[in-house]
Amino acid sequence: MIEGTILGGTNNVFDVEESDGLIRSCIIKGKILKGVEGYYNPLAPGDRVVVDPDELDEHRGRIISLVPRKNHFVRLNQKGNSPQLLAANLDLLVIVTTPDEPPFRPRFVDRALIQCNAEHITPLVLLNKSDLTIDPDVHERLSDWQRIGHSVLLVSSQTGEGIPELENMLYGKLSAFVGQSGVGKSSLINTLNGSLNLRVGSLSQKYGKGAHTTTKGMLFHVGSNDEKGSMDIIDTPGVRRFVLHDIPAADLALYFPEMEKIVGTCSWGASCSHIHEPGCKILEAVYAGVIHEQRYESWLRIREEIETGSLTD
Ligand SMILES: Nc1nc2c(ncn2[C@@H]2O[C@H](COP(=O)(O)OP(=O)(O)OP(=O)(O)O)[C@@H](O)[C@H]2O)c(=O)[nH]1
Ligand SMILES: [Mg+2]
Ligand SMILES: [Zn+2]
Repeated sequence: MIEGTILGGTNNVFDVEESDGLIRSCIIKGKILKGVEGYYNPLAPGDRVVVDPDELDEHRGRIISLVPRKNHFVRLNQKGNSPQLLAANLDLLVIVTTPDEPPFRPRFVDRALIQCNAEHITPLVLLNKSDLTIDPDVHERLSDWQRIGHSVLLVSSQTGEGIPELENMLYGKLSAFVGQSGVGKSSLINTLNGSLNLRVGSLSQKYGKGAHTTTKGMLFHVGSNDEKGSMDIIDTPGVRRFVLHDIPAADLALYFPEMEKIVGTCSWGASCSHIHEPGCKILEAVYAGVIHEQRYESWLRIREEIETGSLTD
């Protein structure tokens, strides 16, 4: 038996890489892998698995078991109505966004941040396409994420701005790039390693939306350096939104760092809905600017989504 890392694959056949770099095409032994029941897909890039090698073909094998995950990043697959794994065992989740083309979507970032918090994954908010005009509203949200304790970086895969700083944050880690289609996840990976040549797509002229160019998640060894270690990145297909599925509405505020500290102190205690009650410390904090109005708005909307199961933006 040997252990390896999932680089990518479909639901049936996965590429598993061993420590010496050998890649085997593997199927799962039996129909179901223990520990992954109920998921849309059983394995994701970054997963560690135990493989039974094929004696006759060194490029084939069978996956016997899953090594327990350090963490995993999931989104709800609405068609399958089950959680879909995007990546596993991450050191960093890079939430890629843009000032425009496609339009800036702060609520997307807020949802991804909540998911990171719930899974204990360190996030990085990355604004790509810094060569485009950046609206003051965008700057304001970026500084607010920074204010509440998140790392924020502005880069352009086109001009190279911020790329050395980004590299510094990625070396020695396994990261995943997530974001809407067209924000430039694959372009950024190409900028970090000129020989990968990942497919990139153009935006629709009419709607300014991405074309869903990347269709499968895949782990790439993007760089390595004697001093800094290796830079491994999982490119993921663009997602329109993250639907939170494993966080009870009543607990949502605990995943907002700037709300978490205050949430228990309202005059009405735990029964406060933080919407209209007198003596609500959350509302007071919103008026005082300790909680950004738009973060409060995010919290309201996301809570409603969880409660009603229907989606807002
Ligand atoms: N202006 C500008 N355009 C960029 C930049 N980075 C990428 N683009 C463009 O954005 C478009 C989409 O890039 P992709 O790398 O395919 O985006 P993606 O996030 O991988 O998209 P999906 O694979 O569909 O999820 C392409 O036309 C790129 O040329 C940038 O820094 N500035
Ligand atoms: Mg892509
Ligand atoms: Zn309250």
